[in-house]
Amino acid sequence: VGRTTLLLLLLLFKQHAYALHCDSILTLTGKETFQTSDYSDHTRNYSSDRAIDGNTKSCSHTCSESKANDWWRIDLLGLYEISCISLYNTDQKNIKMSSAEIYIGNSSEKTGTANKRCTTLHGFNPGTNKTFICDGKPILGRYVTVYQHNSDFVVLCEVQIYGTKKGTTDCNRNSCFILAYSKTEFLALTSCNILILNVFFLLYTLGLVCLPI
Ligand SMILES: [Ca+2]
Repeated sequence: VGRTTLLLLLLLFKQHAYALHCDSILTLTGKETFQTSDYSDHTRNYSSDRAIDGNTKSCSHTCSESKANDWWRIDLLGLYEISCISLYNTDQKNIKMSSAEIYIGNSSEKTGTANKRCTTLHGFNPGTNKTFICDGKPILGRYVTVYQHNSDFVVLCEVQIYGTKKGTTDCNRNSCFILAYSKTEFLALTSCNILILNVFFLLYTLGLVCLPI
């Protein structure tokens, strides 16, 4: 009996250890959204920003005329460690989102699929909302992309992102204030073209300086 109890305790501990906390919900107001194209009807344009307007009934909707791969993306305008993403689906039965995938990272190239794959939208059925946890662990990134690998539309009625801010990438100011603490971030930020940051990163990787996070 003692051994069984010990095994159960170990299992419980393991489950607890791997349970991922969703962190805080991010305020997405003012963030920039994009999508391959906007679907329109006689009443409105289903633009990408409708996915972050706070209304779970108003949806963004792509319109792929060439049957290309559609995607929706948000630029968080900073570096975030993203733990969970909640999505609200449309109740239209003909919209198939469950095979789409979420990508997170610092690259806005290659339609976002060059970034790390967070997860597939399995079980994201019409009329439901679901919270997705990235496979394995939180992912660091500036861009979150929802990508269709087939010719289906991307329709998102609301996107909520949970995570922690780890740095900013504002290169428009006189001083480019950056907290880079990984090779991935460093490579993503080289567009700033500030040599001193490269030197600083080198010193940091050598353990000679600390970052005031
Ligand atoms: Ca909405």
